[in-house]
Amino acid sequence: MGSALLALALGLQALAPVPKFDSGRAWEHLRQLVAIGPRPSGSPAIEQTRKYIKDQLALSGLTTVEQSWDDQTPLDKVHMVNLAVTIPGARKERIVIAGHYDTKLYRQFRFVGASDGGSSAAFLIEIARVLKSRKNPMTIELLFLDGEEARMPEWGGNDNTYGSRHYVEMAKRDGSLASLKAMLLVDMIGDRDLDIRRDTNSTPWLSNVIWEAARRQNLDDYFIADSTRIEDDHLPFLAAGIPSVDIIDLDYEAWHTAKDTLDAVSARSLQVVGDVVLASLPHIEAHLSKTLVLTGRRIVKRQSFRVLKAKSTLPRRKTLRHSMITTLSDGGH
Ligand code: 1BN
Ligand code: ZN
Repeated sequence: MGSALLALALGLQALAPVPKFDSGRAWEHLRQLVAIGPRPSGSPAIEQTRKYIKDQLALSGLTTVEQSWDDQTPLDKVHMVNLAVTIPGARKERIVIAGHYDTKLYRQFRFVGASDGGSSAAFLIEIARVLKSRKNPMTIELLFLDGEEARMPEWGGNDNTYGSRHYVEMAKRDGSLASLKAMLLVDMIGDRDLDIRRDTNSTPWLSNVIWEAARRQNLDDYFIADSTRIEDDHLPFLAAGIPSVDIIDLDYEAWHTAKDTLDAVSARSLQVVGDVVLASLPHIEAHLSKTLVLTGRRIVKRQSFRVLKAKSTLPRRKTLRHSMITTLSDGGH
């Protein structure tokens, strides 16, 4: 393509409207995931699930990075894999939107996790397509977590949230945690009778932004005012100081039963959560950009330079103190 043609194509792309979250597409992903059958960590079926997710992301022009490790559970050693997709934004600081794609291991019945494991994975595939076409002020990372479910029948101790704990540990180790500014978790968002309560473990300002976005869209029948306390994949992020929120409907009759099938979920519920998350994003970015402007090193330097140039008679100490104040105000969590 000639350079003029390329510029025109890029210009037209910039003018193109951002696609909306399409629950028809999300539903089709959910159907395909459920059709794979039970998808517990370490199973051939979860390997097949990863292939489906990666293939679908590739169709949206996105490259998946695998983070794999072997984890010791109370039952056995399990090969686990998180999948991550990065959609670069204007800034390198990033927001993670996460969900789990494993299903709980049950031997006594067939558990396909339509809402529990299926809805989050289907949602992430579809929102990836939407966000790929958006001009993102911050980088967005979509994170498909493995090993959310306890390997033993009961949820307890460290026998759960293997994927999120591993991700945070690695991000601390390789330094990438520093650029992670917020985490949104979706879990069990398919319930056809959707009612999402505020989780009191979640970061209040993030919950506020999301529930306000739901209110503005008249979706407060689904994002309700009640609250509850949830342990989930957001806890390792919160423990690491990352503002995080869990968007979860645990008031689900079919939870951890053979009835968590396509009959118990609806495309409408996926649409509600897609609309609310997309409407929240600009507000989350605005909130974060305020703290980033105050704390960002590049900007602090530029401000100092401007002060020096404009008021060259000022003592140097003043500029330094200004930088110190802005740096010390790093309290974004
Ligand atoms: C969510 C879906 N969870 C497991 N499957 C986390 C959880 C476990 C939430 C126990 C509440 C109680
Ligand atoms: Zn579960």
